[in-house]
Amino acid sequence: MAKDNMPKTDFRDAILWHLTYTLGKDPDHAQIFDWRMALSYAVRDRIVDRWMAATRETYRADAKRVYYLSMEFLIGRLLEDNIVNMRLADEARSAIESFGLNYRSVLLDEPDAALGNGGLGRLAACFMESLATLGCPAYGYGIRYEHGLFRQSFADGRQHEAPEDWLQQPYAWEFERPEAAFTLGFGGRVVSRDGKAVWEPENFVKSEAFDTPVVGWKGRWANTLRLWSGRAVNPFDLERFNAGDFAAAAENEALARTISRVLYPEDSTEKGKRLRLTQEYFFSAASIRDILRRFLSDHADLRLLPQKVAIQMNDTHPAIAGPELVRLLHDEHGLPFEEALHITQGCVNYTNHTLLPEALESWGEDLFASLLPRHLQLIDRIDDAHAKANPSRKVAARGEGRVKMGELSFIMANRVNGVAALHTGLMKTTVFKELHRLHPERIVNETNGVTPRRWVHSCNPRLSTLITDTIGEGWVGDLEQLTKLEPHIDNPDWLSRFTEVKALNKADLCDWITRDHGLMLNPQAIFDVQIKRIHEYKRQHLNILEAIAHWQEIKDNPGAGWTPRVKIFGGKAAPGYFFAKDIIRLINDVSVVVNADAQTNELLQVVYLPNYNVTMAERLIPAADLSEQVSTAGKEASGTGNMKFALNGALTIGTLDGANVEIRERVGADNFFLFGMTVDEAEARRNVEAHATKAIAADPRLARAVDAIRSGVFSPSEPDRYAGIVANLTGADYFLVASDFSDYWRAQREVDRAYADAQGWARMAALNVARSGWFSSDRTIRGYMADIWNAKSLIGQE
Ligand code: 26Y
Repeated sequence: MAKDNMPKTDFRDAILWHLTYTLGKDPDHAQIFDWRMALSYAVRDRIVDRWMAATRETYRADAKRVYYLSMEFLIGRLLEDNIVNMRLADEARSAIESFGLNYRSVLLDEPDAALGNGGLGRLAACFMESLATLGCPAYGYGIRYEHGLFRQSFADGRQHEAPEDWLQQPYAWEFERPEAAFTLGFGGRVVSRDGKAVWEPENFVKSEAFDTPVVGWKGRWANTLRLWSGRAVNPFDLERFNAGDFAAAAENEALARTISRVLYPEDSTEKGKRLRLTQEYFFSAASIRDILRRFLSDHADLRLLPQKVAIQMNDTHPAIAGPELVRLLHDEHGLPFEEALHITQGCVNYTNHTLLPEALESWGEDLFASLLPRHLQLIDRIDDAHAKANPSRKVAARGEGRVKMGELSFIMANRVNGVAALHTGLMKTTVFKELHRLHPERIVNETNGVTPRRWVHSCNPRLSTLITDTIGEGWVGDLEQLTKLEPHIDNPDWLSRFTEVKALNKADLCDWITRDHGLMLNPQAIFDVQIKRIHEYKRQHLNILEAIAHWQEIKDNPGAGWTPRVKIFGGKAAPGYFFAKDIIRLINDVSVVVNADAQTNELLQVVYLPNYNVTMAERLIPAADLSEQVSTAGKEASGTGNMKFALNGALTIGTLDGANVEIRERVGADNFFLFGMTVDEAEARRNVEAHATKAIAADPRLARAVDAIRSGVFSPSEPDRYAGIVANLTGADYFLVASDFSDYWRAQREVDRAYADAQGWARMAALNVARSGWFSSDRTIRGYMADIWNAKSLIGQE
């Protein structure tokens, strides 16, 4: 690599320099914010040289570049990640402490970048880190939302949403690139000129780029995350201003900025739908233009595009990128349509993250035509070409008055992938059955993973130290080395150190919950954690029903030798998803009653922590004993929280769903609490008449728990508050909560018994750590590089 341009200043001096000259603060008067920013800039400086070297190396090698297009990047905090990857942890800590500050507090001052809803967005963030760690030349493309995922609070147990404002403060990691802007058209009409279709858009918006470097483990490579922000083409109307209409003078700018104003938590309103499609086109079109511009800066022949460019669409949200690339190649660069399509199909790939029909995007033709009239025409031609090549085909991107983004993505893609083996299999037999028949080579599996830098090394320093003391440091960059722990597990001294780590992590969590939430928890109890978006298919209501039944049974039989338990919940519901909001309220109502019960509260506590986010996950996962992964079989595409828990020594109670299946295969069936129906059994059960009522009638514990909810035990001032939940549980119960309850109860009691044997439990937990190395996102990205992108690493093995 080329030489660094950084002056060889001492790291402590660099912080002081930035405090003084970048922030303009006298050290005597600096606040924690100033110190955190100064530290961030000092770290960023060191990253920049690596970043530029990586870019130069990519140009020099004329390497194939990977472009990861995602509506969401759920990054969380970056300061610690960057410090750790740049190997600056010791220097940073001692510098910060020498200024009389607490190092942790400085790190915690950074707001989470919450530019995502859940798993899909967090996966994109883990992938960016692994791409850099592996030295794969890559760019992430997304939207620089001014407001990330809403802030959640509870009032009377109900979820309230407030805007999140991470950009109120300057963001230390980004570089604004006013020169890298594109003007994008929307709406208007398509006219014919000299026999050629010409799109005449009605409105124009500018996309402005903001770049954040993403550095990999040991700082050997850095890639770019480029986020687009909406700007007006003519931001300010001086004539209107001079005429006294001050608000109207800035209207253009306000409208353009609306595009990148908020992250979508749902899509339930008509107006919202239009904005969502606008956002999708906005960032896809800007990214495609940027990709073409970079390619053309050193290649002349567009036919080489598939050799130099791999585009990954993270779900269907960027699906319009395909037709947009066809449009640019055909309409603007003059390639014949078939060739433009062929080139595009050689570049584009699609990852599917869900089989739930309501989450598969489709757009009404009228809406689509009013925003993207030329793209609608091109989609028809894409369908025609597909029909011509596959005369027996029965599916199309356009049909029943809608544009179906899943079908479109599949037809446009070179490779289509699922995110866990079970999910990929179901893609082939359900939603994409027909397209899979036509293109049997197209669907591949790439089981998800998580970055071990953030999800073990940084978030669990005690476990990290123990592992490194035991097997050396190589595991951080090569997680499968964790298997080297196995021989140590039968050494009682080692196992007691392992147990000590968990105990201290639990004590830390208790301190934080007491300090921030005013609750005292029993640290001896099983810490049983369910953290994820609230959704019926994820079945938080199964968990809380079991808690109710457990509470009732403890009251019946207080001296039965119960294993104490703390049930911890975290997660947000989409603001318009009323059933999910009822589940939140029910959990909160149950927690009030159960925690106040002096007869049981030594044995059972229920805690719902508000505003779950990446930072909270980093606190909870290292302290968890039990990981709740209880979705209805066939509904959770993969899950990635499940992997984080296993890697941090929590045991899973879970169904045969998503990546649970692969986790269980690897950690061993004896070290996993399995319950519930399989995909096939669930499918069959739904066809059994009155399956829910039958299940309730067959299990008195379940019947009593449902009755308690129905009769207002947890909502005495409003007994029918949960009539909706009760009606669902005793009626359609599509997600089979009632039918899986008895087996869940059985598995939970097995957990109780297993936990009572402290040694046995520690052994199982340690085996989970030792055998979960395969779930590194480094392994996942290697899979994408080999099977999907045909991309090469530009750094050698260490
Ligand atoms: C259409 C729209 C509003 C929308 C927005 C976000 C639809 C879906 C999503 C997010 C989906 C998501 O997060 N899916 C999760 O992806 C993870 C990564 O692959 C999986 O582990 C997880 O099972 C899946 O639910």
